[in-house]
Amino acid sequence: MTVLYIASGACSLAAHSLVHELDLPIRIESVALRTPDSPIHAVNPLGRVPALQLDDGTVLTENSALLPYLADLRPEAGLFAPAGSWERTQIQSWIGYLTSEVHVGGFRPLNRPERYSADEGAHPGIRAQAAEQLHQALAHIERHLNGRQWLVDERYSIADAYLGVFAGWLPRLGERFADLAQIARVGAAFRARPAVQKALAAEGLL
Ligand SMILES: N[C@@H](CCC(=O)N[C@@H](CS)C(=O)NCC(=O)O)C(=O)O
Repeated sequence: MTVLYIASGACSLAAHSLVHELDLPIRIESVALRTPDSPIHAVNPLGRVPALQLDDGTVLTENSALLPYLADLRPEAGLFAPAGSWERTQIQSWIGYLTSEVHVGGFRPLNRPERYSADEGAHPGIRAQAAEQLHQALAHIERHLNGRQWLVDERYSIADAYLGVFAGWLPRLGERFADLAQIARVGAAFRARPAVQKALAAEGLL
């Protein structure tokens, strides 16, 4: 059976929500992160989630590949778009932006400054700079969402699911991020979806 490896509260929540959204026959396996004996290391040598292990043992990693892969298993649900369509290209563009500018460009140095400098004294500065970069990256999304319900073509897509996860991480970052009302709105709409509620409950987050 296909297995999706996730960690509670991690970016894997987007893929996890799709399993429920699309009613896919995929088993969810929750693992610990940054723990040497976690089973994730046998699946993904980088020790990261999400990771999808197919029936034949093949492993697919990276949100940017995994979210489209899962959505394409049930194209009739309309969470992605047909190959060759402009809509599909736009959804891919937002997924690329969220992966690179928001997750790795912003959240990673903010949450893991030790990956950027072994000098602990440098960490507050790395965090402060990362918070600024993250805010700038999100402000671009905020402007795009002004007057729009969702990221692409006025319907919920895998790009919104991915954004919804990051939106859920913002409240703990405090006042600096409280001005991002459109992103908060998309985050609340994501969280209200029955499939997301199921995933959150399974991750022990309700
Ligand atoms: N580029 C990867 C990043 C995945 C990633 O960094 N996942 C985090 C959880 S949000 C993780 O597994 N962190 C554990 C670690 O880096 O050791 C993707 O987009 O799928």
